Amino acid sequence: MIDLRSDTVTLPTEEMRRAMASAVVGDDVYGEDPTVNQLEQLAASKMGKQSGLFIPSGTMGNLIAFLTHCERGDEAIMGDQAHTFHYEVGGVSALGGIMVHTVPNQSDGTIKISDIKSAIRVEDVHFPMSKLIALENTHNRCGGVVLQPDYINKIAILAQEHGLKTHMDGARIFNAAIKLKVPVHALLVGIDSVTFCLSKGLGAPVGSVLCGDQEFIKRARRIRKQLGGGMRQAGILAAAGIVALETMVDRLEEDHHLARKLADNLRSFSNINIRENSPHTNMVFLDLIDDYPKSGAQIIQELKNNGILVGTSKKRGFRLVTHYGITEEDIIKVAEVFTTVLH
Ligand code: TLP
Repeated sequence: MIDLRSDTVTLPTEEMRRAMASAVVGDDVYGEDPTVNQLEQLAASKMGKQSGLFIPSGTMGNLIAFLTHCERGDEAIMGDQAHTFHYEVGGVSALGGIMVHTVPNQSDGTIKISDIKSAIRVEDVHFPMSKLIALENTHNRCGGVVLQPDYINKIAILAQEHGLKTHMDGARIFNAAIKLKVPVHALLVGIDSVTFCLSKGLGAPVGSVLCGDQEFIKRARRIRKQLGGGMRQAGILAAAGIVALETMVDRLEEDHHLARKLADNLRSFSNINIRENSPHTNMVFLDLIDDYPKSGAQIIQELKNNGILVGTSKKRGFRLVTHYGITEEDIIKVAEVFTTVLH
């Protein structure tokens, strides 16, 4: 199978498996797992933050960040296409009693500063308190688009001026850094917290890291425990995360290259439209044209019958994600299969 559903399907490398087998471990709830501690320090230094916290998933990382920044009844402002709004099972509301205040995402993944300004509540006995602004980079539902450092910093300054905190869902922030050719910390200047994932394009089997200042991470550690996310000999997993950070970041450029190639190969098909400017990083979004008779589900099944898995995006749209399990030959094969299926 050529699996283009997501970069979450990547398998650990041989080097990761070796590091996992020989990892020195301890009980991380006591803070005694040296490999987890090493990963957390490495991650924090890459993000330009004081401390890190190893978390089982990106979803839990975002949830812990929200629960740490906000009290019950507080409000968090985010884009209406945010992963946290669409795909995290409403956790911030269900478990944190946090009000989500969505404002429109622009097609480039940004939220207009004027929209954020009008969403920030004034002090009034009737209103919830605005506490947090959340951004996403790269932005998944907007097409894997990249937020620019200048924009991010403007949001950070706006938040500081209004006494709000900022959180970055940086599940794929290394893809953004590679695309922009900047160190990842340049995308987090003034941002209070960031979650990034080890288990997507970076290929580790499990885990994300939440980073922020020391005081924030101390409180976040308690909330991770409260959610049942305190892990014991987690160094087995963290060892793969260290290898991911040390060996898998620069190669993300190859995923971006393959995504461009994939889109170029599919651009000539008259029955589909590649979404505007796609791809930005490692995601290609495409839609069936309106009068094409087959359904999205039918296309997905026929691609599957021919050895290709793709994700859905809207009713008649698809998301194809490149990652290190995909080769140049696979990209050629995908175009061949699309020719057969999309007749
Ligand atoms: N996204 C998954 C699905 O949930 C849609 C994917 O295949 O892309 N933030 C962003 C921006 C994400 O794309 C994801 C995963 C997460 C957070 C959550 O990460 P995990 O899956 O580790 O909980």
